[in-house]
Amino acid sequence: LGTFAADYETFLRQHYDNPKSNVGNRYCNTMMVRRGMTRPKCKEVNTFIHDTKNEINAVCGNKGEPFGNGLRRSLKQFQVTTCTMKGTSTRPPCDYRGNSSPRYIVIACENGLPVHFDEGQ
Ligand code: T3P
Repeated sequence: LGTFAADYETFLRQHYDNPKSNVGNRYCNTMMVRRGMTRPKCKEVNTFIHDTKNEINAVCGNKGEPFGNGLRRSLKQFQVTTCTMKGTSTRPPCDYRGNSSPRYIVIACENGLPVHFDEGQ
């Protein structure tokens, strides 16, 4: 795997969940474990995007616009769930609250593929 492809795979693991997984009322706690973001320490904030890879990838192209320092902002709002640690300790077990809403997404792209999630707005 080239480095861009590896970064894209990591982006998908961390930020792509479509359709939104049916894991009951503990979506964030379950998904953060399942996607490998709770070890060795709890990732503090992480956003899952509930849309197709095509729609997300297109933000790197004609469905996004330049934003800030080399980033891309989506032209449409995406349905996302942002998981935020409830406390301040990053020591597992990790406990999250989830916030689901439509947001513009801001990402970094390499070779036309998303490699980093910056923020939702
Ligand atoms: P990554 O670079 O692995 O995509 O900003 C630091 C990390 O926090 C970065 O991880 C993105 C993630 N993050 C979200 O996923 N959603 C958010 O709303 C914010 C602010 C950060």
